[in-house]
Amino acid sequence: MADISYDADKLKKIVAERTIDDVAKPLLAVTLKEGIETAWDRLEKQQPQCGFGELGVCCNRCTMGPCRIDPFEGGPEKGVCGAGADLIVARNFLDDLSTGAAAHSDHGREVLETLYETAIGKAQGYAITDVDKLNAVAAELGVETDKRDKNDIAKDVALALLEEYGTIKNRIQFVERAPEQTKAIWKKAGIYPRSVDREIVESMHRIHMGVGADYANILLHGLRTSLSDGWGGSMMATEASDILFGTPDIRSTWANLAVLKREEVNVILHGHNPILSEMVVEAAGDPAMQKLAREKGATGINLAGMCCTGNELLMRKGVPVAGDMLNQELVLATGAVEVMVIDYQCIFPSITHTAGCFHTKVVSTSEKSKVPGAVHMEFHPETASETAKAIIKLAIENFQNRNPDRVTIPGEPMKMMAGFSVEAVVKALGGTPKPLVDVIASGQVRGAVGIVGCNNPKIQHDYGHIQLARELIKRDILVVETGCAAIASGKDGLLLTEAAELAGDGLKAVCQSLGIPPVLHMGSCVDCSRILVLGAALAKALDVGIDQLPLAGAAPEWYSQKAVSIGSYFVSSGVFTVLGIPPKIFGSSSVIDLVAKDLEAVVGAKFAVEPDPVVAAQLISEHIETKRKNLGI
Ligand code: BF8
Repeated sequence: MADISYDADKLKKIVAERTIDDVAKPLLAVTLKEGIETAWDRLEKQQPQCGFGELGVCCNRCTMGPCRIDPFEGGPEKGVCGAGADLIVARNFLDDLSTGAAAHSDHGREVLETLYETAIGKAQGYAITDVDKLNAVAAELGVETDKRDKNDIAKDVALALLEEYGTIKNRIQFVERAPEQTKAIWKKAGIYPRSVDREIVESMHRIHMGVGADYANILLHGLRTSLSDGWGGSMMATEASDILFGTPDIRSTWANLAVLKREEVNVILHGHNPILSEMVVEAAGDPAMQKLAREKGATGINLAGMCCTGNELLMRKGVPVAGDMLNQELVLATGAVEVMVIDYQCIFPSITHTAGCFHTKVVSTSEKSKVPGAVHMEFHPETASETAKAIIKLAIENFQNRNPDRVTIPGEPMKMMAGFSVEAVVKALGGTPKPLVDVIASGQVRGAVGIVGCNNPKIQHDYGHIQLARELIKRDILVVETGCAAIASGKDGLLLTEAAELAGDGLKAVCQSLGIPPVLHMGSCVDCSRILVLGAALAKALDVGIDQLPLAGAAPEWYSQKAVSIGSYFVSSGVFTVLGIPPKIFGSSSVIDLVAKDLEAVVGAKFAVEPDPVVAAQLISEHIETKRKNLGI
């Protein structure tokens, strides 16, 4: 950390190039002036990035390599094993996709294990919160509910869902939620998912040297693996979290870095899995903890979420969200964070280095996700309450180490609405999806688009999300969001009913009559499964496959392997999906032809890549109009 002098204009220019998040800008300026390294700085230091890697034509799978294919004439066309560009690109893509599917699904497994331990009375502080959802899921799984205690039902539900990970029945129950027409497409294409673990393990097998040599066959297995995530592991994470912590309902909360409070002990909950953070919320409300905080000179304890743990908490508890993925270093630059609690995924490995520039302690809680420099307080369901209280206590005790002269909390928090689970949407519509189907059929709303995914310093922070959402609602297209896309919209004010003014006349009238924003926050990234369920409900109402609906998906700022899996299960489910960041496949024209053209004949949808969100909105709008025409609406 060093003081670096920037001329004011230059500083302003760099900050403006990096983000459109106005509250984040002064903090980005702090990092630049004080020499606190961020992802943007690291991206600059990486220039030029490896061209082979960008094209996906480098292979580092075995010790005959590393190999790379020359995209131009004259260089090597095959790796030592004989793999050409098509195969290397396809194997790398499947590797990324399966990593993402594994991340979602492993998270789902941990929630199910907690559900099981809760049911058998071993988890400390947890309870079955949504009995209606428990009973509905039990009915789907064939678990008896009549005159049974909720914990007995929950035990059988948890075991039945855990069994789906390695089932030998070659069928995942939640996949049956898809419309018959969509399932018929999967069966015909040979991509009906068989079990969660099996597809991921088989991916690892297929990319071993000397197994799959046919790029198309490898990519088809990728689609099957992605379906086992979207309709399997992710959907199980969502449903089990709803059973344990409650199915989200529409509520108001606050977003951006100004949710931090100068006079209070600030605790940031960062990562993805709600099982510990829910307990931290309980612990922070404990009168003994509040008293301790006051004794230490604070006026209270302030919790704020970050990334998808933030989404989980705001959806169910209305906990304010400090920001999305690229806000994680900037929140530390406020100098006002006593503890950042991390579980896993999307946490920069350098986060403890950033925290070390201030008094902030990073507390890691997962055995899977240890970070050098963090205080490790391992989470286990049996001791969850105790761990949560110990974390809050650590934060309170660290309050006195804060240097008030280094605190920067700029701007004001933005109000936002969240909690749009499928159940909440249907409730807002009067108990059935029919009113939504009707306004789509009449053309008042042209269609719906799921904007999902991350931030990526390669694109101006939040610009891709916000610009695309604004362009779509202007065209009377309803937007549903998850992940960092939803947080970006929250910070921008698009999750307010007043944002209906930015929509076209048709969508505006619908939003005003229902009292909803034109952009709906549906949750965390595993909650993209809620978007699938909503799509299935619309398709069933019209008796068509999902691929026939006027729907689309978009990931304008994606970076993560999880986003590769999400994009792939959107496309496999029949949803045209536009990526704002090019995937690492441009070294193979065959792979590009397959994913951007030929897939349409296989699953009824394809990918497109369009970095300009205004052009992406036009592409999506044209796609939606074509689907409407084909449906005769
Ligand atoms: O799972 S959107 S940066 S936080 S990967 Fe990560 Fe991407 Fe954000 Fe949530 Ni999803």
